[in-house]
Amino acid sequence: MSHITIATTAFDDQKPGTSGLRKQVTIFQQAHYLENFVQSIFDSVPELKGGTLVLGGDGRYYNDTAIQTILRMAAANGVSRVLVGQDGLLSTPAASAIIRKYQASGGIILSASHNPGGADGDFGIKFNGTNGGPAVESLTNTIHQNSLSITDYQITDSADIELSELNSHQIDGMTVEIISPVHDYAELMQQTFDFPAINALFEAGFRLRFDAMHAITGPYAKHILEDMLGAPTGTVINGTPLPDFGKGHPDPNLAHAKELVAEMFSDNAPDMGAASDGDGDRNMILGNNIFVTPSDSLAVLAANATLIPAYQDGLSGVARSMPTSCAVDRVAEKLAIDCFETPTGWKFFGNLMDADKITLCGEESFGTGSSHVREKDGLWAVLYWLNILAVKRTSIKTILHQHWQEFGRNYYTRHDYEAIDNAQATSLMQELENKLEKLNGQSWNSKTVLQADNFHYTDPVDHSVSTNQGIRILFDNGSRIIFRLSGTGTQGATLRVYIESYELSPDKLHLDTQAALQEYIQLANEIAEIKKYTGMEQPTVIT
Ligand code: G16
Repeated sequence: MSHITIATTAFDDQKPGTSGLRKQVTIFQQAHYLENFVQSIFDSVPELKGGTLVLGGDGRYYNDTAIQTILRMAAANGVSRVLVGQDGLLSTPAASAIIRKYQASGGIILSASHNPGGADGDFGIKFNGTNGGPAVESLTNTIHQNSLSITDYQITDSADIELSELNSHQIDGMTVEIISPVHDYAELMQQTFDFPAINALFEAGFRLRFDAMHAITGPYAKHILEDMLGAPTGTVINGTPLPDFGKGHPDPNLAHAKELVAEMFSDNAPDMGAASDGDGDRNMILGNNIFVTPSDSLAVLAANATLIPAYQDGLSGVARSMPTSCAVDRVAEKLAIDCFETPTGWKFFGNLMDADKITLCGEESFGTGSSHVREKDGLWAVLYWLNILAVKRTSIKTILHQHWQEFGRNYYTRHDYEAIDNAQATSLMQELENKLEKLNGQSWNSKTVLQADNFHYTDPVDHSVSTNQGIRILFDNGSRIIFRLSGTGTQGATLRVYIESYELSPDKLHLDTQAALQEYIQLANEIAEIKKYTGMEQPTVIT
């Protein structure tokens, strides 16, 4: 067995997006493509030499091939120990927990999150740092720069490692420990929540349906919900991770978790429904015949934090991404804690958590989390809701309605226009930018634009500046229209339009969301001339 240096030529498309490098599988299958990016990570993170690396993925197609390549490259790049999930599996939040627990120098997570899998689907790779969180922008920029100038990479010619047994192996002086993907994470959940109270809730007949969407959370959910907490067998559906996610789209939202949504809006609906995505960091929460928007979920979790053992002393602060609704801001105001507004991307929360400026954070894109790890965490959010329900012993609908009664309701929707032409998408955003000055102060039906800008963020901890983070149109009545291009798609461009209005009067708290926002939806279409640039009459997905 020996180290080999392989000559390569750089690819010009290895710039990480909102969350790592995501491309179609066929792109990753090009000769040297994966290796170039992995070598660029090793070259950008010198601490990995002699350090511990955590490695695993969501089990999608190409996961197993990539893991073996990365193990060989880790050995050749001088990594001392790799902790790899059994069968190459690790959910994103579990990887974050394991990096932190074992004080690893970092982790490589293989996933394209909620994007479809299979040979004709997507694959992805991201690096998480020693705090367990996604690489910050300065590091992803360095990785990208290295990928542009790479001329060779290091690898061993060792044989594949058998990953199905919890065992230890050596590759050229590097130790490979195959660990349970579930154990450490389950222990952390047990330390965070009141498991006996949740167990009593299930014993009292509480009905949960958890849709793992044939993705990574299945084994975690079965072990924690069914084995540890006593939920009946069958509570978890689609619980076996499959390389193509059963040909589904593992995105826990109203459009893609169809089976679950149908059951939750039926006459015999369970008390609670939940789903998580490809790599287990996203969540969707439903009650009997009610959908909880991710923005509302974050607000409810924040408002009820002291019911949870880990947060019983209160929250240091909260944060949300800019396009996420302002529902949590109102809770923060009442609790007299800070509320930070960050750009889209979980990586922006890490510094705030490390500096203990926030305990909880969340995003409209079905992500909620806390400082227990440095990633969003799907199953954690489900357990949080279960813990609240175990204490309150009332329905999700009642909790939500009482929340709106107390704080008012932020009606909220996101309209996505997917796979549009890149040039058209850029023109649409450019044209919006050109209109900003004119929009400031403009009025429609007695609503006046207070501020129209392109959002930028100065990190309060390291003072780094991120510009061009989305066009905001903020009205004087608290309503907002936001436009940005997705950083996670792999085909063409995706325009996201986020629309929000705030309602406090008790007789207007229970309207249909799309109807309540109709006026703003129309305005957004007019201002951005969406039809003209996309050629589409309707969004492809509404969440
Ligand atoms: C990733 C990021 C999130 C972001 C989401 C959507 O989630 O981690 O912070 O909100 O993408 O990003 P975009 O609007 O740019 O597509 P995930 O679950 O895909 O890793």
